[in-house]
Amino acid sequence: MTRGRLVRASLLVAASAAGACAPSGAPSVLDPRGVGARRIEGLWWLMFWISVVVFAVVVAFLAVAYVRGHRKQTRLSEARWGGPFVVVSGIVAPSLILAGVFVVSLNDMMALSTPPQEPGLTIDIIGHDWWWEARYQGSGAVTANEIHIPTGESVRLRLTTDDVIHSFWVPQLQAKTDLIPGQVNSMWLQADEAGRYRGQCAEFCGLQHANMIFYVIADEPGKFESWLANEASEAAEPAASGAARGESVFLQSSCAGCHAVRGTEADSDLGPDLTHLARRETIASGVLDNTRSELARWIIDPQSAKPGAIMPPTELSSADLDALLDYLEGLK
Ligand code: HEC
Ligand SMILES: [Cu+2]
Repeated sequence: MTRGRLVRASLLVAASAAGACAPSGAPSVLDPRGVGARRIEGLWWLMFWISVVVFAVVVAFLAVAYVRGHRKQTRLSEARWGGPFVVVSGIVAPSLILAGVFVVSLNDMMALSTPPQEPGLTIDIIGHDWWWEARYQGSGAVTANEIHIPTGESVRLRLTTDDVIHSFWVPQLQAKTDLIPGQVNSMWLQADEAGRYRGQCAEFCGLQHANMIFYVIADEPGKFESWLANEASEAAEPAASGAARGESVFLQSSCAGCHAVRGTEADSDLGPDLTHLARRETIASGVLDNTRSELARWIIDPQSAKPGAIMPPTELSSADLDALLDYLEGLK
């Protein structure tokens, strides 16, 4: 590599590292949007700057050693301050620094375990291979993968899993918490301002782990209340004859064996609750946009979008598929 190319390559690496710190809109820990994440950011920067100082000191010693090494060679046992220097810089200083960081992070962990306000709302979050179920306590609202919360309030989450270990992580709002079989874990969320915050399963859980995406959507309290009231209500009656035919396709084919649409006979919880499917922006845990064509693709061949997903392909005549899509798009 020529010198010029080396310099350019290093600049590129430095620039992308800097960019990785806080690309706009990315779910970065360094772009916190809630009290919990702000604490974690503080700890991150503290540890970063401590590392910078330690690194600079080590490099400075290396430079001194390099320069002096050319002049004369001294054995450690012969050096006057050799022994104490090794003890202080190799044992005492690192122990003090690590103990200090440990105390600070314990303090942050304690603060992160208690919500700043007493939560008024509790949501049960149930992890499934490979999607997230959200049940709002007290209201009967059930949804999947898009978890609405009110802004400026602490919300409690009760985390359980239907199968293996998953981990609930919304980097811009809070630390991650595992969902462990046979155990109920709890955490809280609080968002400062309205927005859509990307979350990700953070514990390897099988083939589609990377596609176990979700969104926490923070709405102003008034907007949240109306979302919740709608979400808690039963499904709308099909508005037109096409949609009514779609409803019977849904109830008579395999769909009703795995999904619930509240207000109909379909009440299975093997797959996401579809009562208000049309209100979601994405389907299949953030993998597809909730449009008519993506919905059709998902129903006919879920495996092409999400290989391994626990939903089988369905064969339908094009008239039945059209009617089914009309029905699903009416589930507002
Ligand atoms: C064997 C059970 C099963 C059957 C049968 C089934 N599904 Fe599913 N469905 C699932 C599971 C599990 C998921 C979640 C997959 C994922 O995201 O990994 C899902 C996801 C979906 C989604 C996306 C929901 C969301 O919010 O992400 C839609 C829409 C859907 N199914 C519609 C249907 C329709 C329509 C039928 C009938 C033609 C059907 N399903 C049949 C299990 C099933
Ligand atoms: Cu996972």
